Amino acid sequence: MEYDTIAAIATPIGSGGIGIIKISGKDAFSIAEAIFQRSHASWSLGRTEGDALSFPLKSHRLYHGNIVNPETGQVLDEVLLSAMKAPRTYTREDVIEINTHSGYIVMASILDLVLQKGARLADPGEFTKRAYLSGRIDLTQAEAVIDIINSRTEKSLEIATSQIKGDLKNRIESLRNSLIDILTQVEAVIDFPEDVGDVIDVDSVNQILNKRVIDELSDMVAQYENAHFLRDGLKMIVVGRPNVGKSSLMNRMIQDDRVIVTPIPGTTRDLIEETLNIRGIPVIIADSAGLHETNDPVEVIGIEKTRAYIHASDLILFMIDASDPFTIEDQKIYQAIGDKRVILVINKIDLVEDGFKPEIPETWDKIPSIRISALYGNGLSSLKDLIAKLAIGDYKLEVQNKIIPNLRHKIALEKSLEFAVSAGEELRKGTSFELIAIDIKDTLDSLGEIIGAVAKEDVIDQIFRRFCIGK
Ligand SMILES: Nc1nc2c(ncn2[C@@H]2O[C@H](COP(=O)(O)OP(=O)(O)OP(=O)(O)O)[C@@H](O)[C@H]2O)c(=O)[nH]1
Ligand SMILES: [Mg+2]
Repeated sequence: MEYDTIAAIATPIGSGGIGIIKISGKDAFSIAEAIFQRSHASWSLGRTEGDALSFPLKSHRLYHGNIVNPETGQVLDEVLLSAMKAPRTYTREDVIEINTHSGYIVMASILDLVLQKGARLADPGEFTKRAYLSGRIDLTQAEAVIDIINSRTEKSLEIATSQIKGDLKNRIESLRNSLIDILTQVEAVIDFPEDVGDVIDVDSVNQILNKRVIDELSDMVAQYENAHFLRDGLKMIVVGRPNVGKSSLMNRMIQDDRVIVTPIPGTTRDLIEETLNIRGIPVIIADSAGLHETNDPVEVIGIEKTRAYIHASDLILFMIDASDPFTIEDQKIYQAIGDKRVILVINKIDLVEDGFKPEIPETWDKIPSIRISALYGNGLSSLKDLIAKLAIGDYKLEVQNKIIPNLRHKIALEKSLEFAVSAGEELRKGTSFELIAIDIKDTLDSLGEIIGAVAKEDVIDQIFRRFCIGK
């Protein structure tokens, strides 16, 4: 399929060493040839100056020269230009990349000239979308591009690079191949019902379905449940009554004076989120307004947000003040946490004697706890160890565990699993091979959604909308 020619600035806007303008599509080369004048050294390679701005650009070459407005003769910038002919390119179309100096005005004027010559401004993610539409990559690989850009720890980068290499795609494709094998046999029975025994070995089909499909699908869903925090980040919130030191801990964790800390109770009124790396795990930490009774309308909203955040969190840091006796308010906050995973953080230990034991309800003794001083930093390292330990649980952070589905994949995997299980039941009953065939086809379709073989326009749009312009 041939699309129009698109262009965009691919690097962040602002002053910097180098900025890149990307052009992709059938007119990329002619546009470049109209506005690019090669430096003298390359002209002298057997050519004479004067009759054209530039002679035809060769594929997979890097050229030095100037971007010149052909109408006015004005030189816009000295650049390096790479020319890449289809199909060995990111989009599988003709691609030009212009390395300019990175200043907003210079890049905007060059982009403007490119657009005047017939290119259209690219939508967010449109270059990668073309890579997908041209079949160079599948949907999981396109998603991995954005995951690589957004990676917050080495582990999340590892997951993303494994996905961009096609590890997830290959696993889905091998599942689909097993299903196609089964479908072929089932359809043979439908066509030649009198030869059931000859065309299908129900036991072996059942075994393949169980071992290669159902077990595999369950395994991938479990992998999401156990490890998705490695790609999406572990959501964690600090709760506790006013003034216990929640914001002080938040600032310590992110090593910044991000949140206001004062001795006045009720200092934090809004919910504040930051991302950090704890022992290789991406963690999204939130400081909260607490959960106390109040009539202040601003605080009321903050407290509502805290409740919602607790609900969505993977781990709660429940903080009490060692220097201040336990109150019913602490108890109420603990109740609000419900059955979430929790760490009891006993803060301000610098104010109490060594070996001090806070008077807390007996039932709290079973909660993993840690003693810290957010003010002086004591216990911070052990707190981080404990967070990592609880986050990981029994999960092994090993190399072979690199395929971790995202939420979209997981939903499709669960759907496939349901269809596959239903096919298995039908198969055991042996009543209707038509129904089995339908279930197998549905399993195949749901898996096809993951890699984009069965493409849904809205899903595709949603994926590429997350990209920035120029990627
Ligand atoms: N001595 C001591 N003081 C602390 C410690 N942690 C916090 N503080 C002090 O306690 C006071 C309250 O700290 P914040 O971090 O603002 O407490 P908060 O829980 O965020 O309070 P609100 O936002 O009002 O709910 C400040 O004066 C801090 O300096 C600690 O470990 N030791
Ligand atoms: Mg605070």
